Amino acid sequence: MSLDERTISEAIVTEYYKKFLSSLSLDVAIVGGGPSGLTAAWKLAEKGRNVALFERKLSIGGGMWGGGMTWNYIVVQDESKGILEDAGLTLKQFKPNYWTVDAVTATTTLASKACLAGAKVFNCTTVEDVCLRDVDGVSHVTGLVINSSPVEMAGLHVDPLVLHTKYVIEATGHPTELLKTLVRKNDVSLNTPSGGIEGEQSMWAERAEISTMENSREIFPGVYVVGMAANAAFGAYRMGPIFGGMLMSGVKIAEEINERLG
Ligand code: 48F
Repeated sequence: MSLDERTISEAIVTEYYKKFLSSLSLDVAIVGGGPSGLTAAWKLAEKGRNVALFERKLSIGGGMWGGGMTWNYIVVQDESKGILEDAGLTLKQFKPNYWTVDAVTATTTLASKACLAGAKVFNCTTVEDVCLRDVDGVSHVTGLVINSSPVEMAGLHVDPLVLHTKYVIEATGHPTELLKTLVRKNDVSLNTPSGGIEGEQSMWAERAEISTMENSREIFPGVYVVGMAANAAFGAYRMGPIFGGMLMSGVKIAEEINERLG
């Protein structure tokens, strides 16, 4: 069987074009492909939502690949282990309430669940801004401004492209990048005590895991915050390589958005 290089190019361009066009009007746009963003993507796509995930890096998985300090195991607690089991993983009990799983296996499995459920992943794509519109007199985030990551890395002056979405999930982790851009560029207040980003506190795993769930919520009309970004936005602690809160936060927000979408 002969192979024509032009057909290979045509196949890629055609399929990417279709994926891109079908993402111009999304139900949910997720910014960041770490554990919280991936779990939300999986759970939303599973319900048939038009969901796309944008990740700056070439690989999705965020901070999950390297376990703790590159020693690539992660830990989850009793209440969250069911999420990984539903994904098909077998966990090993280390002590009561401490379950371990190989970080690479967990990351690839979560990524695979999101993709196979139908979430459209745009890797190597940086979200650089948002669209803000008045909806019934209230400022809402209604879209994302995206660019190719190599354009950002090379500092090239190239304009972005734009898509619209009913909801955005801010899942950029510690930097809370989307929220920072939102408050820096616009005269708006977040649903936080100061109206701005409170900034994360130092390590306290037990408290941080609880507050991740409390802080995962709508932080601005149209924008939900999940994972470590939720704790950073609301001034809570960090938790290190325990990942239950990340997974449960993604599930919680996917359920809330699913309900709102009806
Ligand atoms: O940091 P990250 O894994 O976020 P998470 O889901 O999980 C946090 C844990 O990994 C760990 C922890 C607790 O266990 O504290 O840190 O909250 O993934 C965030 C992803 O967002 C991408 C970034 O490359 C990373 O993969 N990202 C950040 N800013 C942007 C972005 C942006 N502007 N556009 C696209 N992707």
